[in-house]
Amino acid sequence: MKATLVIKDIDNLITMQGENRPRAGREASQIGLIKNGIVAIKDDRIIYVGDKLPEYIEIDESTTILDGRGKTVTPGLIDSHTHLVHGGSRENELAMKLKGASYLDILKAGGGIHSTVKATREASFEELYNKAKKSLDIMLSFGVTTVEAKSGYGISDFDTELKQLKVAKKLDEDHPVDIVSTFMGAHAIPLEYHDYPDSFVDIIIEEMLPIVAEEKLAKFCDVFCEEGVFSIQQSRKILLKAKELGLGLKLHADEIKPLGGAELAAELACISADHLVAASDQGIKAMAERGVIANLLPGTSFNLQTGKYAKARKLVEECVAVALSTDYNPGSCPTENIQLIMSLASLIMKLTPEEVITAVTINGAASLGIEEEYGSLEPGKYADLVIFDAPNLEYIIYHFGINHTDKVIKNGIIVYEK
Ligand code: IZC
Ligand code: ZN
Repeated sequence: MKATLVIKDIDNLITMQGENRPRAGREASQIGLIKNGIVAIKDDRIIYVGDKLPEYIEIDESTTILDGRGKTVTPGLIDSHTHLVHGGSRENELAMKLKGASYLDILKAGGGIHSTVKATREASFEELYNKAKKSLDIMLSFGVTTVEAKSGYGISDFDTELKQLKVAKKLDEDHPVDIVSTFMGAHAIPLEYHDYPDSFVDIIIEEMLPIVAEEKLAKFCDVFCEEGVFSIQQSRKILLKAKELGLGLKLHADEIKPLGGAELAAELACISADHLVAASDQGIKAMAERGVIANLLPGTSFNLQTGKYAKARKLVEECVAVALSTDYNPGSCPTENIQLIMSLASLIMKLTPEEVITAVTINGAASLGIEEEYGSLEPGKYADLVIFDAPNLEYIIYHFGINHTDKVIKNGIIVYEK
């Protein structure tokens, strides 16, 4: 078998080899490290991972050979919670936040998500496409090879919801980074439904979800379950309909107020419950029992200056699988830098470097339901990997705030080089 690309003499090759399932508890520390490692690729797939190239793998002058000395190689990073496609930006909120206004205060006053809704409704398909493409380029430069993208800035304007999902679909086709789409019409109560939120819930259920499912515009449905946004009952109603239509379920759960989002995610066996800053101990236990992945977003706590972070250590101890994402969005986490999130997860939430890399590879893949094909370096899987200009994993996380990426390989092709 002839290799098309080989990376050899890799100082630290992090494979994440093991079962194709979310890794929880002690398993989250097993990263499949190989010293002086070799990865061989044929076309878009991995054909060998180890430390001695077997004879059946041929190399000739057409094989690209990369030198891994001084480098750390990992599976392509997976950013499994973002609000990628949107118009505008909300730096105007900074002054209010510095004076103590909370995220929910700003939303309640008609700003926050509502100002992004206005900007997204006004933006053309091309404008949204170009802006999201720029963000995808940045994400790729940080080593991200798969991104989840939510709608949610059209809300009652369904055409804008569809526009966002179609931009994501087109970018998935055009851009090296893969995009997994999530429908999140239930992102805010539209201002005109302020006094009749249940009517908007009915519109999502009866008019929007069937079309999203029918046109296969999203793999998942997500709801912002939060005080002043969607209640537990409303979230349950929306997600039950989504499930009936064949969509996977996600939930913005217990980000700010402890409403019982973790418990609801467990009840509905959501693939992930995201944020969880205010999740109850009981909710965490219920998630562990149902195998719900905790998708943690420490960049949001950092940017909102709340000083409150999800109890990551507790989640690991209770054997909940942890994923980590940027939550990239214009209001509560305006950064595409997954490496910064990895550092925050370790420095503030006390996850170990091993738990962090697990969270952004195999567990990120599992939270998007793509762990059979992505998230680890194993023969047969897609050849998505990152070569970091870093001598080891700890260095990437410890030496924070910069970009350590040397090269990114997507489907066996070098798509980013420093
Ligand atoms: O635009 O504020 N948390 N939704 C829930 C967001 C953050 C995105 C935003
Ligand atoms: Zn979010």
